[in-house]
Amino acid sequence: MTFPKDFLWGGATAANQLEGGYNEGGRGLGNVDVLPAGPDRMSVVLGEREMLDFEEGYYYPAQKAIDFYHHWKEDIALFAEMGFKTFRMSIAWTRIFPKGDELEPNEEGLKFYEDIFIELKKHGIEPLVTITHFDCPIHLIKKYGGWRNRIMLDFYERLARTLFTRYKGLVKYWLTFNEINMLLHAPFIGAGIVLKPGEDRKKTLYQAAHHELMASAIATKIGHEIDPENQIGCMVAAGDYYPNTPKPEDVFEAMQEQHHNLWLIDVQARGSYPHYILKQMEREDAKPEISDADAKILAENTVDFISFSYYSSRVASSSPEDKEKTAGNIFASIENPYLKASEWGWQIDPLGFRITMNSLYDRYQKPLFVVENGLGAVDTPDEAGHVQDDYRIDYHREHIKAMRDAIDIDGVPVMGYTSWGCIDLISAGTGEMKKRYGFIYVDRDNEGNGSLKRTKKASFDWYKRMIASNGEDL
Ligand code: P53
Repeated sequence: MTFPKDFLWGGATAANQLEGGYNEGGRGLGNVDVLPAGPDRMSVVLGEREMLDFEEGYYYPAQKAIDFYHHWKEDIALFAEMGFKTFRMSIAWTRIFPKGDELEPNEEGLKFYEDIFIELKKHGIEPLVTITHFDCPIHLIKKYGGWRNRIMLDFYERLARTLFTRYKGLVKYWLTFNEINMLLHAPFIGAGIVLKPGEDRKKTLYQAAHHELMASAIATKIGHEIDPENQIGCMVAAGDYYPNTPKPEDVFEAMQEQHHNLWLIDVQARGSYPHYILKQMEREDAKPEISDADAKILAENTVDFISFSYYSSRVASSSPEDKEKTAGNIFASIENPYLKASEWGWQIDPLGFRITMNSLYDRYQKPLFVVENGLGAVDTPDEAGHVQDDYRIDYHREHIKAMRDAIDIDGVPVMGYTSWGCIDLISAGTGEMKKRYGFIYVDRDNEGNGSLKRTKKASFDWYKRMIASNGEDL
């Protein structure tokens, strides 16, 4: 057997991309609610354009999403039918603390997730819970400036303590922040930050990063105290950087990109700021305030495992023209001529997945958990409503093979694999419904029309067989 017998196969989602029910159950508004579909979305995501409320003339896909809020029982039954061992989901902060700074949580929100966890357990599915997946209450943004303000540590701590206490015995696997490195690229979704004109971007973002790192370490501490069974992980948008050529300048550039991508995880996994980022922060005159007490908390509360998303490898080049080409992308990468790409231009590189797993394990020597991987594609149902998504099957097959090699040949310990968007949901990057990742088709379009009916795609049966054989039948 290649895969350990308790390997956690499953699927991954995020609250705002599937729940909907944005104004139900006493829920407040979050940054994730006010991300419009359409061409203006990216500037809001990046924190370049301030949008802290619903505005006329825009469509906000998260308001209803795929209405998991009212379909969760049916959806979980489908996950169980596929044989999921785990289901990754996130908590909408605003269901638990609608404004974020209340002293008492909202019981209706707590109950909503409790019912889900109980249902998952009933099916033998272990929940894997992201405490915050690009999620910050709007009130905390308006009143305190989001994660630029250290007071966020108190609110996050209250959230984490509430969750660990209430769900003790129901949830064991936790992630503190989804793709924590995202805040450096997309500060609004990563940290609830809209940069002010003239604000020192670097200084603000490093300080916000320090606050999130502290919040993560404190949550890890509390989580372990409340239940020593808890396993708490960090989460990074991973994908190794290749040098564009063997030119030393390109190799150096790739190394720097790698540093830039991983320094937050270095802190969470090893307990201190790596030398290179401290030097860089000094050089940029943007070093955050890190007290001795902070350093101690970071050092004493490192994560139990390293989780990550992987969609593609990346290519770094030292040439100024190449840099020009990549400006505006969330993660800078020039095109790799050796790889094919998805319809959205995301390049497909299964061996890069194995390379990334190796470099993460080389660096941290902690177990890995693949919590996102998948193909965003256009699916066209036939007349009977069936989607023959062989392209998606191929993508997962090749990536699972690469993961098998990382485990089997390279000896990398991996706890599990959750495919991104196991049921079709709203794309974080584009706000589209058309960019589908699921094994389950959801009848809904980019404008919000559709019956919301769930239908199994061809990949549903394939994934089911694959799990039943514990990764042997690919
Ligand atoms: P979408 C960009 C690059 C890498 C990961 O992305 C990213 C993004 C954001 O677009 O985010 C993760 O939906 C994220 C998920 C997201 C998924 O990748 O743009 O954790 O919320 O949906 C896929 O295709």
